[in-house]
Amino acid sequence: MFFQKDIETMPRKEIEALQLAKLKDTVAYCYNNVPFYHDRLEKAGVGDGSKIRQLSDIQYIPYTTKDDFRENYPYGMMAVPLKEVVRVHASSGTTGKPTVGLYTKKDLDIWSDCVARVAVAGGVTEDDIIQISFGYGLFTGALGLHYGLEKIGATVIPMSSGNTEKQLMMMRDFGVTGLVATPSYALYLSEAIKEGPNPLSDYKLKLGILGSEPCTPEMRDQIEKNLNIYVSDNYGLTELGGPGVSGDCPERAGMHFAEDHFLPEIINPDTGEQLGEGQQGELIVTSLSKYAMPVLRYRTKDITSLTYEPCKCGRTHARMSKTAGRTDDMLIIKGVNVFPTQIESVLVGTPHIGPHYQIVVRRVNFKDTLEIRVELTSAELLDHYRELEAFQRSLQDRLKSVLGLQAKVTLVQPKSLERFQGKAKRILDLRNQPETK
Ligand code: DLL
Repeated sequence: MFFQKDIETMPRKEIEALQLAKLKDTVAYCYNNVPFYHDRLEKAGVGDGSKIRQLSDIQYIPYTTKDDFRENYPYGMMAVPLKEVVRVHASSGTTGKPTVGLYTKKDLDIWSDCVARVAVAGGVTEDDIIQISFGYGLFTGALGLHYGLEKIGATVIPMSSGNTEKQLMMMRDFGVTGLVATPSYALYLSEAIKEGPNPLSDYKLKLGILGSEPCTPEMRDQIEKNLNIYVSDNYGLTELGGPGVSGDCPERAGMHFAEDHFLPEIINPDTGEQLGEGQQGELIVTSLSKYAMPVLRYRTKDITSLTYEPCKCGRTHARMSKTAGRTDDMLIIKGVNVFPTQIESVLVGTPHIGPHYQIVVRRVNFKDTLEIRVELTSAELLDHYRELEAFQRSLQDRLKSVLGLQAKVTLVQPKSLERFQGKAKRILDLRNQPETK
């Protein structure tokens, strides 16, 4: 099923021709309407983009970073008169000023098309009743999905996050067929159903449209099993407007970009060198149809790879692999790079332990140490010391072969690790704290 079949299955050559024309227009638009870009483009010798001849000329355009957004907070990246802006969103950055997203009416229209595409690709139809359990507010997730789903004609329940009992009651009473949430929250709700008085058969759920944080295939399988649903993943970020940038199709062999609206590239995050198809690196995205706040070569910090092979589903737009994580979530321990997703892929689905974990990094005697706290599914094992020890050792061995690094596994009581209603925070980095043990 497609939402905009002609566009989503456009021949590759036509996509690229469209992107080139839109890239030139976007550069000129930024040059003429945003003083920040005018200066950057002028200094780089790109000017208004009229010298751009081919898509690869994008390499001459300077990158835009999160710091640029912060320094130009709140309206400095705006390309239209304020009266044309009809919506403001912002990211929930933990430090400093949030990054802002601004939208004209046309931006909202295109955004909801992009979201409708990923939702339809994920199996949503006008017959579905979808509960949005992302937090409503400045976060782009809830309102982004809301308008995209309404565009399809699905019935939307704007539940927001929190209040688990009520979440479950609404799902049962309204016959909710689809859940929109972070993978962590979907997992949380699945546990609440398991522990609650109503069996899963009281729910009509069949789809999960999940996104906003990394989710390994192992975690996805776990959520699908717990809720007896089909899960699709979708990706986006505030700086590019929010969700709808890319999403899974039924093949689940990479998330299709909305390539008529976004131009992706991959670079080596350390050297800036451009990388080819299939090579893993940092995702860079240029918006091609944003009016209130266009973005040139945004450094997403997300580590992924791209493929341009046409997909079995019929879509021709580039696909990005599931992200390994963000460069700023990558831990460097004793010189080894570790992403939480690598740890997750080892842990999730292993018997005796639940899908919740916490990664603790400390500095002991000037050396970094890695501890992984994992929850047991039953406290019984805690009474069987020898079995427990053997299990712990086998987990440590598996982690070592995947990470190339010795990690200490601590098995903790069921239900003792924190649960998340939005994006999960799994890393506890104590290296800058005086404590050494
Ligand atoms: O999380 C937008 C969004 C909302 C996407 C709802 C999908 C669904 P931000 O809060 O600005 O925006 O966070 C963006 O979250 O750079 C990634 O690191 C991460 N991220 C988002 N989606 C995925 C995903 C929204 N599907 C940051 N897989 C991005 C992995 C994701 N990481």
